[in-house]
Amino acid sequence: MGQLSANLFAGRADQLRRPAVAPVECGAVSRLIIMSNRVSAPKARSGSASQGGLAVAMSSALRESGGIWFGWSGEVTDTFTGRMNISRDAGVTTATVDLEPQDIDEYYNGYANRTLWPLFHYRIDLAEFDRSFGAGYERVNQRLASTALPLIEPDDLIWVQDYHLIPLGDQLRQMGVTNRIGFFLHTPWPPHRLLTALPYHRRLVESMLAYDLIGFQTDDWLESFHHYVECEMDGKVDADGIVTVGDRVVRTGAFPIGIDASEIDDMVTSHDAIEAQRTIRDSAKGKKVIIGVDRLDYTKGLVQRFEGYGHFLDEHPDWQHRAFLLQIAPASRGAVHTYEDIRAELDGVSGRINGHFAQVDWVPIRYVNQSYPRAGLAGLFRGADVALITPLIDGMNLVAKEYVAAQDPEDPGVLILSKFAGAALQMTDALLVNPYSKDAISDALATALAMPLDERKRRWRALMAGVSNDNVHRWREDYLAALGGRTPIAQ
Ligand code: GDG
Repeated sequence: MGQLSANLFAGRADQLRRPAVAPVECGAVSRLIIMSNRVSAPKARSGSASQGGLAVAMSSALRESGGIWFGWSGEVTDTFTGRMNISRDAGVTTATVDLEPQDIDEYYNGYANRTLWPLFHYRIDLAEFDRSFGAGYERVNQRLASTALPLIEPDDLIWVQDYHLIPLGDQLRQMGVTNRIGFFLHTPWPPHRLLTALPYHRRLVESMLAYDLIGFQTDDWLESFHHYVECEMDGKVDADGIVTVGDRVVRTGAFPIGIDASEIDDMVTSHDAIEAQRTIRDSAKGKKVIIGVDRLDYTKGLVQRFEGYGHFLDEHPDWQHRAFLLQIAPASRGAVHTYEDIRAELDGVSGRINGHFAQVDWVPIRYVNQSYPRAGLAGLFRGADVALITPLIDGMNLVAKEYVAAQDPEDPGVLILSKFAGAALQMTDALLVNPYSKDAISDALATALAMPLDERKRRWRALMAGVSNDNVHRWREDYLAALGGRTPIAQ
């Protein structure tokens, strides 16, 4: 797996910056309908404690533009009724629908999170291929399409998000929808040969040809998709990323997602952030703080990170007692057994390292499984000297960008980032590491903790310029311009 990843990430940062697709000029400004698995009402700027990367990005985009956000409510009902719960808040209409238990088992916990998620993250060993999962996935996409149908007006732009909903556009087409429909994949797209391990892989990709625009996070994932289309479907890809398969012509491009940097900037001066920063600094008692924040997921490289940190303490005993790792890892997808396994494994590794190194007044790893409110998180980021963000593979990784945005320009911390995160292609002024290598993690920690202020500032300025420039608003604008509309207006 490591070798595959290394080859895939051979792209260059500057190739990533702009999508290969040219904007299409449209006469009228269109309303936006976002469709994603989960909907999280963008009530307040601070968001909810449990928001993941996609939700954070969508909240920011919709806060700006207004529109409708459609998806599963997260609630379970005995029998699917297709009845929508519609509410309006902060300029955004949310329309959600409840699913029945079998839908959740087969579609969400099944095909999405036990088949596609591991496969798309190169973990073919963890991918489960079960006929009922595929059937449930198609059924739920069909149910969501027919539920959403009455919401759609002729000029609406429809933007479908992520691996849960790949066939949704095709389902809408079959129901007669002729609107422009785009799709964006937040995860990696696997190499061609890996994807062929998926039963009915061709059917899945064929359904994507119903979209007008398919967006990926980086050029690497885009190239893998092109490779699949050329090798498996006898498709053609032109220099502008236009894919032709038979009579279908689809635009494709790389659109690296960003964050709302000004939101984090506002947040770090909030009461909750200042409190959180004070708490971590007071409890550190002069020690250096290394922070990691990740959903508890086997793709985030937490076991390798803990092992790498343990190796660092072994190799650099002078840092024992002078630094600690604060790892925040809220549990996710608890109903999927591989997530229970990773949780148990991490409990074991952190316990072993703490048991080995801890002294009465120092514990090397503070491992927290609960979720923090966003403002508190921003304060912790600002209070940390180093961020250790080492996914084994990641579509983008927003935490790396949030850490940079939360820093004090006069005394910024150092970002250590996995070279296998999509974000690494943009964030070349971070200390980029191989997350599988204990030595690389140990060396990077030693470098980061000893880095002089001048170098920290120089690296941070370069990183911050990218984070500010390639932000979530730009991501949305670039994508929607390519899809064929201008920035939508509020309803
Ligand atoms: C997917 C792709 C891609 C985390 N813990 C807490 C918390 N978080 C927030 C972070 C960040 C978000 O969750 C995580 O985003 P990531 O991008 O790091 O990772 P995924 O959840 O896997 O997101 C990823 C992303 O979609 C967007 O396209 O970058 O590659 O896998 O915003 O801050 N937020 C709060 N408390 C926590 O404890 N409030």
